[in-house]
Amino acid sequence: MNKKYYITTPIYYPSANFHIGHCYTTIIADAIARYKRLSGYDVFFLTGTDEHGQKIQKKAEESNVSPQEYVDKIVENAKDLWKSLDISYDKFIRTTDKEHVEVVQKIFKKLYDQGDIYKGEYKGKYCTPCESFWTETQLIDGKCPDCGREVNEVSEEAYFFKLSKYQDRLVDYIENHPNFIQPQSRKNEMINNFIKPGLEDLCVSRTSFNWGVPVSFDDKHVVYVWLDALSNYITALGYLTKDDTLFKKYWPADLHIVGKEIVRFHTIIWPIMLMALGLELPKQVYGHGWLVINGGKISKSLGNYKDPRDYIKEYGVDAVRYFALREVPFGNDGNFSEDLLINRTNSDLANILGNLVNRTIGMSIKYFNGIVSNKEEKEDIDNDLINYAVKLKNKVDTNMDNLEISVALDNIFELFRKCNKYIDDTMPWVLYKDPNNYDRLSTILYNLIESIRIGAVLLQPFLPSTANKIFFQINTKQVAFDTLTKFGLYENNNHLNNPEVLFQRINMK
Ligand code: ME8
Repeated sequence: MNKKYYITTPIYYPSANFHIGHCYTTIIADAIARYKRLSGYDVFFLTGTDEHGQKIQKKAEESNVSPQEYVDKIVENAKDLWKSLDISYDKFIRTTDKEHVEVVQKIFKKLYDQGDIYKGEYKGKYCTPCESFWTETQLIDGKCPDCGREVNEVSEEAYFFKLSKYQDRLVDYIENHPNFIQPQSRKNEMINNFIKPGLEDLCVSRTSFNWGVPVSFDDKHVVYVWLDALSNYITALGYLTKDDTLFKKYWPADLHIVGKEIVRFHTIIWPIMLMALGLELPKQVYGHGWLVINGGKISKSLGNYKDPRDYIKEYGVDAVRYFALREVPFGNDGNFSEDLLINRTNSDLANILGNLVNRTIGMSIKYFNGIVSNKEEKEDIDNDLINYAVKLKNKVDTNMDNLEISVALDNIFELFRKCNKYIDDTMPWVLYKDPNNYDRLSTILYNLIESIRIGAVLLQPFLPSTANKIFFQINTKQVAFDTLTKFGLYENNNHLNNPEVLFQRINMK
């Protein structure tokens, strides 16, 4: 039986104004999910929308529609964006789904019945845009430490979740499972800044608005939106329902990929909820950095971005995917601008990859009418290229396991760079002048096409549509990952299709 792999993105607040930063988590998760599928894992890839809470209720009021109408309309925007980015999710969960709401109610009741949730009174600060409670000492200059906006004083009857009871168990768990929080810097931040100073019990219900999951036994309360949202990772699998087959099969999650600002929720509240429910903890929470513009936030109010679909229309989906996967070492913050996107597309996709495929097919058609034949023994210069090509899969595997995604992609592009150099060194156009060289020339072109095939097979998870275009142009059916360990599986004496430009060079604006 195949090994299972369960990967999630955060569930997004529904929005009409997604920007390239929002696409970041999901493109990365998609590449990992596709990589695992091609490696033979039975993958479940979850994404969705986080639709409750005060922020959504306010937006609906501003638009004069009910919150449900508001989210129903806008959720399509997320689905459309993921479609345009070729996101291969297995399930899209909405926190307004009936099955989710019922299970959140059951979870809340279970925690209450066993004494982990109790009733009290909440007095403190609340940041509505972040849906976060803060204590006075956590504020910076009296403002929300995450987003710098005003916080409100709230004072209401509320239910509390006994985080404090689980503090020592959580610290033990994190220390004994070094991969649980990654990268390491985020783990240190969580332990030193949040957990060790002491966890306070968390307010987990609100009464001052009603757009949320009602507490089943006290319906003037709605469940705190983060408790509701985090539960999606298990409600999506049918936890506490009649049919919990998926839950039994896929839980615990192998990887929750989240932005760095929400690592706190995923490595404190979420594991404590799971401990209280007697469930296993996810194997890893990875907190990635942000895409920023000129070092600052991508912001609707600053008007410094376009809809990601505009970039896709202009430069192609794989240019956008490639930028997100390649430009920034995974884990760090990185700058985004249209110029940087154009530079990356020109330097790697057009100059290295596009040019290689185009000129190799062009030469094969010109010299041998597009027939690719492996004729001669290999020479030293061939073996250098071949050795790199057959070892590439292992290298990429290791980097993908360590979530060094940008390095993994660079490993693949190193093969394409080596191919370009191999063309410059072997000079097929010189060999073509003398018919005595034709067998050698044919073998050189075979080596190039086979290397392009190997690179394209590995590119599938990252640039799915480009990989398919290459397979069509070189006319191969050898596209599975298990064709990667041997050089020479490209169909001998095969006929190429006509080359088509994969990436046009773009003029800088
Ligand atoms: O946080 N660069 O949803 P969300 C990189 N609903 N990533 C960015 C980014 C940027 N500039 N801007 C946003 C939520 N993101 C909650 C999650 S999960 C149980 C609930 C990422 O719509 C952000 O870090 O605000 C997060 O991973 C994702 O977009 C969704 O953010």
